[in-house]
Amino acid sequence: MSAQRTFTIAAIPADGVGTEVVAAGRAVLDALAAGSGGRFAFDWTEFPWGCGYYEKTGRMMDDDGLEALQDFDALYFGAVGWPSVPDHISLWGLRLRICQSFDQWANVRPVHFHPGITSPLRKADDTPLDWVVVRENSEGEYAGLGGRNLAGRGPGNEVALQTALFTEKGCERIMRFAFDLARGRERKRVSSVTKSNAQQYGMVLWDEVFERVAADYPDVETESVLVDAMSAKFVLHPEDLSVVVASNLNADILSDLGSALAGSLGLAASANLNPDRRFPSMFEPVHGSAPDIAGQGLANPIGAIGSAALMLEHFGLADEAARVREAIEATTASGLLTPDVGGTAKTDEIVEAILAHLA
Ligand code: GGG
Repeated sequence: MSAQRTFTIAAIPADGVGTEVVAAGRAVLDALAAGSGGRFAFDWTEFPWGCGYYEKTGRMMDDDGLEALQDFDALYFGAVGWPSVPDHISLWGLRLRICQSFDQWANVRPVHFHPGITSPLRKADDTPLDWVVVRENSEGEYAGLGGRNLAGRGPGNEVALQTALFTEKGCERIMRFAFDLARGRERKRVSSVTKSNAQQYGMVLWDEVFERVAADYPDVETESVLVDAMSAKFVLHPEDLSVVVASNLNADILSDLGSALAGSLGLAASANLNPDRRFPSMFEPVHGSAPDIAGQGLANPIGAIGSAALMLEHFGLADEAARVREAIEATTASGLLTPDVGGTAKTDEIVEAILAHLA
């Protein structure tokens, strides 16, 4: 039977464990398609970009790479970064270039707790913990504005300026996104992360927009919390959290903290969304390329497979996304775990177990 819908996906494994975990996610998606009775299929194109490509060509991706990507239904990314290339070159040359060029302004990073994985946060009463960090993904501290060696001060006196850009429109769209997300959750609450006591321009605008947008969502509880206090809250009162909206840098830091509290960065999934759907959205594990374990079959594939589940939802395949999540949970609950979460299993064994649960 021919497929009713074929989704085109650009795979960009990039660096280190990125190649291992993207292969893992692809295996899961291909198994789902094979078992769909022809309802859907995935048509993959892999791009060889990343630090290895940079070493050969001087570019992290092709000059016309964005044109090559723009018509895909989605992008599936691994991880960027390798010790041979300065991190700011690899990050800006690939991942941030794609996120910003395709206006993927909403980065959704669920903090999810898996059965069978020990977390320092598990409460004695086993209160279920589950929250989502919504990261403003197009501006803020990642606007790329600034410069070095201003006014020709010379060696030993160099000055660097890194400017954060906050626009009213940019703040408003991410906050509306967070409120809409909260409306669909059991706990209808949005926590805004700020630092307006010290950052008296951008963060004050952020707070003002939050207050204004909140007025349109009277059914959603709100709070505004300083980023330092929010870090403590993640550890001490995570049961208060549902949707946490934060600027680019603050959300990046907090979401890493959240996934570490859930057990490991290797578990964390994410979606870089262009909610307007003018450009493709990109799905990737939160973790980086992990050079220390790359190529050894030790990477935790759960963040990448969870990201594939977010991609399925984006395609309108919510039941299939739920099946993938159930298969992940059944696997962790069985005690089959990679070393980052206290086990001895290899990447392939986790994938095999997930595929067996899906069969
Ligand atoms: N899969 C995510 C990834 O590759 N991250 C690399 C990284 O260094 N990210 C830093 C950032 O996005 O701020």
